[in-house]
Amino acid sequence: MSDETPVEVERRGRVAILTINRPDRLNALSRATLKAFGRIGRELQGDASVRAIVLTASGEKAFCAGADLKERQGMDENAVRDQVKLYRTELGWLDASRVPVIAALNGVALGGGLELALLCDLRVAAAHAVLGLPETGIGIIPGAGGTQRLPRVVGEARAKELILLGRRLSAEEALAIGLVNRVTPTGTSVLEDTLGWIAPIAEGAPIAQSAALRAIDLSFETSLEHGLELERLLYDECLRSEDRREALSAFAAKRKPEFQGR
Ligand code: CO8
Repeated sequence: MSDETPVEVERRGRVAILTINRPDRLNALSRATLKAFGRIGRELQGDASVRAIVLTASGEKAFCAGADLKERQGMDENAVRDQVKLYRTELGWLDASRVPVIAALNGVALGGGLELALLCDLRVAAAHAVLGLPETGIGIIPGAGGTQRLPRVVGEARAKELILLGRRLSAEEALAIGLVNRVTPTGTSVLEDTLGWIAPIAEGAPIAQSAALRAIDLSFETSLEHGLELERLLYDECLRSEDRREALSAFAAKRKPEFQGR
């Protein structure tokens, strides 16, 4: 286990890969891990060369088994409250990111581990991954956004089923209800599969992608009328971009567009 660098960052072209590196604790989220996420987020948000972020973890067993329950054993109620605040302050940037964030679930994603995946825009799961929110079984509720984000992704009834029954889903079951977007074929690395799958994002037009993310995210918080107006404004942002002109020139010249994010 590496508690000095609980989250490692690697660049692969335009993609930043974040790897939780605590396989001995099934990549559980300790205080140091949450703080590391916050630091990395502040660095990445100012880096215009990053076009997508992939979030994964070390080993084949677990993406993340949730809160670090061993660390939590020594905590009183106030310490737990402080820790829960960190979920928002240190992880919130994943949800608000201007570039798409994709979770590559290399194994179990339980409790806070699934909540971490729900902060991402897209989810790819290894065939052996298991997903669930078992919190009510240990006397709490999901405290890192799970009660809010899960119903937005899978609908109210499925969310209540998963949270109240503490049901653990296989990757295929998660795919069937839209909790993950894709299941990686057995024998293939989920990270490599994800990087291949998101190539259109890494090569795509960043202003348009960011506008699409904002429009879709805000659609859950507004009336249709207001949402359509917002869409018009965001469309206009794209219309004024050099990237749009580049796409038209590339089409005419029968070449691939080179988007600069301007
Ligand atoms: N925290 C710390 N250590 C853990 C955790 C955890 N959450 N889960 C597993 N480990 C450790 C085990 O203690 C064990 O260590 P050791 O060998 O030293 O005893 C090692 O990882 C391997 O685990 P197992 O032997 O249990 O492995 P199995 O393959 O038998 O089982 C399971 C894997 C099914 C994942 C099992 O470990 C398990 O059920 N773990 C607990 C999962 C859980 O209930 N998670 C939810 C926690 S509650 C929560 O996350 C609240 C939300 C907090 C928000 C977080 C921020 C986004």
